[in-house]
Parts: sequence; C-alpha cells; structure tokens
Amino acid sequence: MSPPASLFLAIEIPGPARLALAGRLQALSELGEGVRPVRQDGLHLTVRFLGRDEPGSDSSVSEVAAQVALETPPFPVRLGGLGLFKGGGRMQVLWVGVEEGAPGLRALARALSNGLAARGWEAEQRPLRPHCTVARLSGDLSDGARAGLERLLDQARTEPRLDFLVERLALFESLTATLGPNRYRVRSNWALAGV
Ligand code: 3AM
Repeated sequence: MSPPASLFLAIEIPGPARLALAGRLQALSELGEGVRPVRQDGLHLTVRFLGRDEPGSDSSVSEVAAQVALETPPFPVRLGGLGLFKGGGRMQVLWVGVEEGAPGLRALARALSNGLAARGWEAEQRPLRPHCTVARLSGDLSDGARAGLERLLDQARTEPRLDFLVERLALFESLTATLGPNRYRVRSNWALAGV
C-alpha cells in the first residue's frame, strides 16, 4: 500500500514564473546523478506544513484557509537567486529565493497558524524561511556535478528575477514516489481578498 499523503498550504507559482523556473529545472537535471529536480507542475512556496492526512484534517484546514484567504489582499512576490539548505541529513535542498514578498508570506503563515491553533493544531516550531524548492541533492555529488552546481549558483546571481502576484492560497497533497521526485497535487484553492 502506498504511504498516506501529507498536506501543506502553499502558494502555487503561477503561469509565466512557473514556465521560467521550469527552464531552470532543465539545467539542474543535466547536472547528473545526485541532483533530483522537483516536478515543474508542483512548484510552490510552502506557507504551512500540516503533516499526515488524517480523517477530518482536510475540512478544518479548509475552513481556516478560506477565512484567511478572504482577509488577505493579494501581494507581489519576486523570486531570484539560488541557495542551499544544508541541514543535518544527507539530503540538501536547493531553492530559489524570495527577494520580495517574504513579509506577506510570513503574515499568511501567522494568520493560518492562529486559525489552526484555535482548532487544536499544534503550533509550527520552525520559523518560516520562504523559498521555492527546485531540487534535492544527495550529500555525495560527483566532482563534475558539484562544479556544475557552483556554476549555476553563480549564474543565478544575475539571472532575471521572476515577479508575480500572489492571488490564491492552495492546499497541496504530497504523494511520496518510490522512484523520482514526489508528486504534488492541489486539492483545493482559495482566492485572496477581492480576486
Ligand atoms: O516546500 P518545500 O519543498 O520546501 O520539506 C517539505 C516541503 O518543503 C516540508 O513541507 C513541504 C512539503 O512536503 N516539510 C516536510 N516535513 C516537514 C516538517 N516536519 C516540513 N516542513 C515542516 N515540518
């Protein structure tokens, strides 16, 4: 049996910005073994991780998300640059940074956290570090892949920035894949205020 999905609330990266990121994923996939780009159809900015999909969790989350979306006006985000979360484990996360819009994303996370806490959800312990994951890297990259990665990290400093307006909040499910990257699917989404 496949493991249960996990849920998270996130901003789906819309049209043109997603297409531009997809082009950059191609360069990552050419680095070789040990670099696993995410799927372009699930590119997102996580605002709140929710954990395993338990019976009833979807409806309480949906109530909170709908209310928070209704109270949050759209805001601009600018993505750019590349960075790495090195963490303690073997896997590292390669991300595109949020150069503008982080305060809006944090405010959204806070409002969601407050609404969820009122329904008995535990508070998120980790502070939100807004980013868009583009690949997962194993700790033991070949010299060639490492050199290619350094080149991409360098190039990303001057690559065009990607601007979009956050207009929707989405509930994603993450389905663990035994082969290849996890698949993300939007279960529901809510328009922000006035959209
Ligand atoms: O959006 P990204 O890819 O950065 O790392 C997981 C992924 O982040 C994160 O939630 C997103 C959807 O899976 N995640 C996984 N487990 C987590 C946890 N226990 C977590 N975030 C916080 N706490």
